This record gives sequence, C-alpha cells and structure tokens, in this order.
Amino acid sequence: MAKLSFAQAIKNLFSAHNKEDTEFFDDLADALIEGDIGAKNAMELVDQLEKECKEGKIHGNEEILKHMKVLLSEYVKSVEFVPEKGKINIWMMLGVNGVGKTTSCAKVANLLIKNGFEQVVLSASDTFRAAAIEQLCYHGEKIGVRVVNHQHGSDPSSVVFDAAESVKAHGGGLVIADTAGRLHNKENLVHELEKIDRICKQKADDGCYKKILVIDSTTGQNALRQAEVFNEAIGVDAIIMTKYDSTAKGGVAISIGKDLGIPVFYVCTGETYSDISLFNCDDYLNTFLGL
Ligand SMILES: Nc1nc2c(ncn2[C@@H]2O[C@H](COP(=O)(O)OP(=O)(O)OP(=O)(O)O)[C@@H](O)[C@H]2O)c(=O)[nH]1
Ligand SMILES: [Mg+2]
Repeated sequence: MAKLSFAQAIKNLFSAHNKEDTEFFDDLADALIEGDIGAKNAMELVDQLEKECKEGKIHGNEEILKHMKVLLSEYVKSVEFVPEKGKINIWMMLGVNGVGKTTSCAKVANLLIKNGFEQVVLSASDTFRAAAIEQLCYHGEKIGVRVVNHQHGSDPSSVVFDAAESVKAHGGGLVIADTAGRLHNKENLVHELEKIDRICKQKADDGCYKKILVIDSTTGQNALRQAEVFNEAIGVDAIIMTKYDSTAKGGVAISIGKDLGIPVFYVCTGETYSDISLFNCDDYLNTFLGL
C-alpha cells in the first residue's frame, strides 16, 4: 500500500482527535517523523507547538497548520544560481549511485538553454561506470548540447579541465559536470572528489563554481546522511531533489535545511527533460502540509 503523505496523515490526525492533548502531539510527532523531517526536528517542532497551544497563543487545526508552516519556513531554504555570461562557470553534480545525476545534468542544461543561456557544455566526468559516457552523450545529442568526454577509466578531473578550457575558448559559458555515483566509502570519496574540486576551483571564475548534490527524495533520512558526508568532504552549495513524483513524503528538504543549512535549487518530478523546476519554499510547504 502506498505510504500516506504527511498532508494526508495530518488530516487524519485532526479528524481523529477532538482536542490538542498529549496524545495529539505524540501522534503529530510520529507523523512528522514518518514525513522524513527527522526525529529531533519533529520533537522540537511539536514541543514548540504544544507550548504555544497551552499558552493559548494558537487554537484549532487551521492555526496549528499555519503556525507549523511559519516554524518550518525558518528551516527550509531555496536558492537559484544563474551562470554568468562571459565567465567560466562550473556546476558539479555529486551524489550516490542512481539518484539521478546524469538525468539532472541534461535537465538543467536543457532548462538553461530554454531560458536563453546557450553556452552550456556537459562534462562526462563519470569515467568509472560502464556506459556512463554513452549515456551522457545520448542526452547531449537529444538536447543539442556538446559533451566533452575522454575514454572510459580516464581521470575525471582531466575531463572537467578540458571542458572548462573549451568553454574558455568559446568566450565563457557553463560546464555541467556529471560525476560517478559513489557510496559512503569516505576515504576514496574524499580523495577523488578533492582532486576534481581542486581543478574546478582553479578553472572557474570567482563565485562561478557550484557543488550541487543530487538526492533521491524517496530515500528519506538516508539522504540527510549523504548530504552530511558530501558536505564534510568538499562542501555542498545546493541540493537537487529528484524523484519527487515518486514520494509522498519529501520532508528531507526540511532536515537538510535545518541541520546543514543547505538550500534546495531544483526539484525533479519525472524522467523527461522538462520534469524540472526551481524549488519554491512556499509551494513546497503548502504541499507538505496540505494547505
Ligand atoms: N521518476 C523519476 N525518475 C527519475 C528522476 N530523475 C531520474 N530518474 C530516473 O532514475 C534513474 C537513474 O538516473 P540517472 O540519471 O542515471 O542516475 P545517476 O545518479 O546518474 O546514476 P549513476 O550514474 O549510476 O550513479 C533513471 O532511470 C532516471 O530516468 C525523477 O525526477 N523522477
Ligand atoms: Mg550517472
């Protein structure tokens, strides 16, 4: 059976309880934890709500929901990066296996071109997985974007290097670098990423290099752990949440914002190139809370 969304869970909770007693707040905390905002955050939020209810500051379901939105909007953050014309911009896509990095590279490139920024190059810096280069080249062909690639097994940082040189030779633009999916094997992760990171820092103009972590919204709190690991390794500037079409929860944006201060850039909601949009905190919280 499909999991209840938090919005549905809270609706059920309101109809099951006719007063805001301890049991109601316990159930509310459970629903928030199920919605992936993290146990500690759920407790903090519910304690705050309970206190304000007891003090008579808020009354009834609607005010509780609205107040939750106010409290949550302090946690969840959004950001929009815009590549600078005439400069060397590099956006590196990071993430564990299968989260949607390669697809997101193509979606972002396609969207930017549609919005009038045409100097986009894809860098096939996943030289590790068999067929990863072909996969990116396939997308490049479909959306009409040049792909800089080397041989399977070559050094991923040298691919970014060449892509950045190519952009420079064309008077500036954006390199979107696909990278290999990697699990939480921290030592290898740090070592290889540090090298790519160093090259990107050298090649990009000031303020034009962004590290974007792709997370699969269906993985819940595990995505928070991934964000912690990558953030600790090289720092993460923003998140892309993928597969938002396949989850009824998605509260992980709240815990990543609250615990790590990392904003969300894009949300992806399907497998086609147009299934991407800028993250909007207000819309997101309205959906999450069912407002
Ligand atoms: N439903 C849905 N599927 C998605 C979304 N984004 C990506 N996918 C699918 O997820 C699968 C994995 O996507 P990839 O882009 O290959 O993921 P990746 O992170 O590059 O994978 P590796 O390179 O193997 O680490 C593909 O079947 C995509 O079509 C999304 O927003 N919604
Ligand atoms: Mg990939």
